[in-house]
Amino acid sequence: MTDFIEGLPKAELHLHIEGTIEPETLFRLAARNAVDLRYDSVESLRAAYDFGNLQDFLDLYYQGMAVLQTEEDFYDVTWAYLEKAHAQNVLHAEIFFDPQGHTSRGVAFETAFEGVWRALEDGRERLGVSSRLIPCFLRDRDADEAKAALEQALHYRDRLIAVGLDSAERGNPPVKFKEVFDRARDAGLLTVAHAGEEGPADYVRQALDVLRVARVDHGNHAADDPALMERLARERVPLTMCPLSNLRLQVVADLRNHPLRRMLDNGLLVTVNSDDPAYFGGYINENYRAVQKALGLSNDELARIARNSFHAAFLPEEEKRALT
Ligand code: ES4
Ligand code: ZN
Repeated sequence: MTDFIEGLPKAELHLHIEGTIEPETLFRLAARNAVDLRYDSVESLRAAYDFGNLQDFLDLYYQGMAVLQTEEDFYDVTWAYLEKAHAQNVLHAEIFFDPQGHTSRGVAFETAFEGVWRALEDGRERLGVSSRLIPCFLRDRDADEAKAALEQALHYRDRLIAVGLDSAERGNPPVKFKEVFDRARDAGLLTVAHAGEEGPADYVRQALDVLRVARVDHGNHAADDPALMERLARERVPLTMCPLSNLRLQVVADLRNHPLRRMLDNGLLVTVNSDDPAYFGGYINENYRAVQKALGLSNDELARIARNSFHAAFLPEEEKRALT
């Protein structure tokens, strides 16, 4: 079974590059940049990865990304992820980054962007890993700040495929970002949004109706609403689910109750992804393995999920065919 999962060609569609900094790398970059970490060892940092909810995680995630200071840092972290993805038979990756997480602490948009981009180019050339880049707005900060971040991002319009929405969900509904997303779509970008991770089914509906998303990130709580489930199936809206993330952030108490099973059975276009693998205990294959075991997925079902990931990718059909 492990071999079957490893052998499946996969696309990764929900991956925060700032969530791929392994503790050892975090310490190495902290030393290189003289950043004070508040933890005295890799072990004590790892021990702190015991989250009660999304906010507990985000507090550490924003602290952790402070080690990213130079273009080289962004390059190194992105390159390390691409090598890992390549080793797990990921043929295509759509990568989130959080510009406001960097600009708010004095690191230029350009520094983050160019470092990540250069690694993506090398990943294409040296590993054959296809990729796209998706800046996300932080929904727990105000909409004007997101608007400013979008204007910066639009300088790089040709090297972006979509914009996204992430960070603390509850109390920050999609509708808060209607204008920003309208402007992004007017500029020709696709849109995605985290919705229904901790927030209710109604946030998933808003993401579809107000933000016009082409995919929903997570979408767990859509399972609470039968009419919405039916719509997601009918409209073939892809969901980028992240099982180990959900477990570690206590979005689900037990993977045996993960909504992916019911969604798959109801014909929804679900995919499996790794979210913030350095924090949640596994990359894409570990996520596939965890749901396979908990939900008893057959090889046919695993292959369907992997096929879904290419179907849901923001790539022209001929590029998809060339990949698979
Ligand atoms: C995130 Cl798991 C998750 N949820 C929402 N926002 C995020 N940013 C990085 N990881
Ligand atoms: Zn996420």
